[in-house]
Amino acid sequence: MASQVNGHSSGSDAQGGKSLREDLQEFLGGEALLHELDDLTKVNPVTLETVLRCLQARYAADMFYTSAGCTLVALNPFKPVPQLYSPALMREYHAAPQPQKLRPHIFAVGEQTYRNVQSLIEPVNQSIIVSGESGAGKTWTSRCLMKFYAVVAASPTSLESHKIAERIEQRILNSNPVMEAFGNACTLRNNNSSRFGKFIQRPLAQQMTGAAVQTYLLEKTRVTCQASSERNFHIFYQICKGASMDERLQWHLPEGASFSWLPNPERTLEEDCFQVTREAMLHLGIDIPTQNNIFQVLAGLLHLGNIWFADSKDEAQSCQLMDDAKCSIRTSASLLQLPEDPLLETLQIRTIRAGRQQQVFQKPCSRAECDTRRDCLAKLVYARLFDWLVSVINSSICADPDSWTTFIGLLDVYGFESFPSNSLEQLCINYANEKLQQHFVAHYLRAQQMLSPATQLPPLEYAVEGLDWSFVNYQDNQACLDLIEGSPISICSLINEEGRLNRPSSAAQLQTRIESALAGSPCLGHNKLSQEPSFIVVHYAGPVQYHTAGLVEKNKDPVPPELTRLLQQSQDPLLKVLFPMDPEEKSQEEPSGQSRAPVLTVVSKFKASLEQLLQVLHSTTPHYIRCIKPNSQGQAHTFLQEEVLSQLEACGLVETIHISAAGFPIRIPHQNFVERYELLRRLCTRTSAGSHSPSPDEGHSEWSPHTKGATLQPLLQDILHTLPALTQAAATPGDPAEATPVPVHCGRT
Ligand code: AD9
Ligand code: MG
Repeated sequence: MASQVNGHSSGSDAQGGKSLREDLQEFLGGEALLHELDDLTKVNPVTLETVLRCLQARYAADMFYTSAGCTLVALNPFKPVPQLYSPALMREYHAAPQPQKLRPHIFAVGEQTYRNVQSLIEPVNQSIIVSGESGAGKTWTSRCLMKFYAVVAASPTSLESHKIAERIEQRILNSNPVMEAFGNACTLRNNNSSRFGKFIQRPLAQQMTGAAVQTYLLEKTRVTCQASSERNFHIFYQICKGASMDERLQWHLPEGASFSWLPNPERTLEEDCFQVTREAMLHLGIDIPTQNNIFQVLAGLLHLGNIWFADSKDEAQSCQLMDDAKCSIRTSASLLQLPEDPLLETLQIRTIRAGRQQQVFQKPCSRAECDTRRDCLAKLVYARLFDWLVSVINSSICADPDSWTTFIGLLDVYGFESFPSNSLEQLCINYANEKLQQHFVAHYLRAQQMLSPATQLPPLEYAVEGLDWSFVNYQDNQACLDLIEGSPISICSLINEEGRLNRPSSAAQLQTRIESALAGSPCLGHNKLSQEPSFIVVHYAGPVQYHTAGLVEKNKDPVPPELTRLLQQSQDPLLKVLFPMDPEEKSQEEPSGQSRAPVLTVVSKFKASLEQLLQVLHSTTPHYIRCIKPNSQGQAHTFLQEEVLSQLEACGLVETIHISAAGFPIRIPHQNFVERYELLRRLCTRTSAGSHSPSPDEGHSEWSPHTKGATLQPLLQDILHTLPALTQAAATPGDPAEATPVPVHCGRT
C-alpha cells in the first residue's frame, strides 16, 4: 500500500535544468490536461486551491460532473446541455459492465443504486442525497435521476404489464411539473426555488414499479407575503397568464388585473407554462373539471388578498371594509362558494371561549387582526390543497411503501439560504440542511475514519497492517445543531417556550432570551449594527442573521377554529374534500370542560419529520451528490472562484477527498506499475544517476511500499521526493489497478 504524500513543492533540479515535474507536465500537456482529471482524489496536493482549479478547468471544458471519493460534484452549467441527459446516454450507463468507469455522471450514481437495490445476494436500501445551496441544481438533478429510473426501470415481461409500468413511470415524471407549479417560486436566489422538501422512494427491485412521495414543510407564508423582488408560487402566475378568455371570465381574472399577492407579474419565466401543468395533472388522473375547480379556488384566494380593512374608530365596533375591497370580498366568496356575510364576519370578529363553562364571547378584531385572519384563511386553504395534491399523486403512482422489500430514496430539499431578512422559514430550511450535513459527517467523515466521537481511535485494520493513519480533521456541525435543536435549551425550545407563555411576545424579548440562554454556543452571533432585534447562527455554510419579529407567532401558526368552520360551510366540491365536516370537529364546537391536546408548533413538527427522515436515511446506503453553483447570477460560462470556494469549504469537500484517498490506498500490481511508469524510470535514471532502476521482470506480483517492495525503494524514494503529484493516486475499491496518478498544476489560483 502506498501512503499519500501531500504538500511537497515541485522545485527545479539542483543543476537548474528542467524539473521532473516540468518534464512530465510538458509530456502530458501540463495544465491543458487538468480538465481530464475526473476524480478529485487524484489531485495532488489536495487543497482547496487545487480542487478549485481542477473544477474550473472542467467547467470551462463543459465537464460538469467530477468524482470526489464517495461524493459526486455537480457544477450547475446554467445552460442547456441536452447531450448530457439524453436517453441514449442513460442507456449507455445502464448497459455498461462498470458504469463507474465511464465519465462521472449522476447516471453512474443512479445505476449504482439500481444495481445495489436489485442485488440477489444482499439487496440494501439505497438513498441519493442531493445537497447544495439554493439554486445549485438539486431539483434539476433529482428530476434527471427520475427520468433515468423511468428509462431503465425493469420492464416486466408481458406486454400488458409493460404498458402499465410505462404509464406509471410517465405519471411519476408528471408529478414533477405539478409539484413544482404548486410548491416552487422565484426567489432572489433561484427562479425555480423549491419551497418544500421532497423525498421520493422507488421500489425498483424484482420488476416492481411505483413511487411514494413524502413532502416536508411547505413555505405557505409565501401565499400571502413575498419578499421584495420575489414571487408567489408559480401556479398563480400560470393561471393569470395562461387562462383562456372563458376561464378568465369564469374565474374573474380579467387581463391586467392587479392582485396584491401577485408581485412582479410582468416577469415571465419558463416556469410560467400553464399548459404543461394542466397536461401533467391530466396524466395524474386529475380531470379537467377538478382542475378547473382547483384554479377557481386559487382565483378566490387571489381576490381574498385584495380585501383591506379600515381602522375602526371605536374598539367595540368591527373594522369596516375599504371601499374598493367590497367587490373583492363578493368575488372571493363567490369563487370559494362561501356565504359572503359569514366570510366577512369571520374575518372581522373573533370568538373567544372562556371560563369553566367555556362560554362564548365575540370580540371585534383590530385592523391588523383582520389582516392576519384573512392571511390565515388563504394559507390554510393552500396548504391543504398542496397536501391533497400530494396524496392524489401518491395514489396515482402506486405508493405502497409497506409492500416494498427494498427501495431507492431520492432526497431533494430546499437549499441553504440567506437573505437580507431571514425568518422562521429560513431557520427551518437551514436547519434541514444542517441535519443533512450532520448525516454526511456522521456517516462518512467520522465513520470512514472509524472514529467513535468518544475514543477518536484510528481504524483497527490499519493498525493490524502496521500502517499509520493520520487523522483527517473535519468540520463537525454538531455545535450548530445543538444550538438549534439541542436539549434542554436551544433556539427551537426557546421559540416554543415563548409561544407557550401566552403573553404578547416582543421581538426584543426573544432576542434577549436567546442571547442570554445560549451565550456559550460558539455558533451564536450578534450583529451590533442591526436596527431590528435579531440573532446570528453560524451555519456550516455561513452565518445567517435571523430577525426575531414575528418568529413566535409564525411558530405557533394558530388557526382560529372559526376559519375552519367557515370553510366547512363551503358548497365548493373541492373545499368540501379539503375541509370535511367530521363528527369529532363537530363535537368540539360544543362547549366542554375538557382541554384539547396541545397543538404542535411548526418547529416541533418539522423536527419530528426530520428525525423520521434521518431514520430512513440511516437505514440506507447513502450516495451523495453535491451541487455547486458557479455564480449567484445564474449565468452560463461564469465561474466565480470566491463563490465556489466558499461552497467547497462549507461542504468539507477537501476533507472528503483526503479521507476517500487515504481510505483506499493504491495497490498496483508490479507489472502494471512498471509498464505504466516506464517513462518515469527513464527520467529517474537521468536525474538520479546511480540509483537502482528495476526492470519489469525484477519485481513482485504485488507492489507495496510497506511490505515487499525493497528492490523498488530507490525508485520509490525518487518518486516520493520529486514527484509528489504522482503518489496521490487513489484506487477504486475492488479494482486496485485503477489508480492512475495525474499531475496537477498546484500553483495558487
Ligand atoms: V433550491 O434549493 O430549490 O432554491 P436547487 O433545487 O438546488 O435550488 P435548481 O435545481 O432549481 O436548484 O436549479 C436552478 C436552475 O439552474 C435551474 O432552474 C436551471 O435553470 C439551472 N440548472 C441546474 N442544473 C442544471 C443542469 N444540469 N443543466 C442545465 C441547470 N441547467
Ligand atoms: Mg430545488
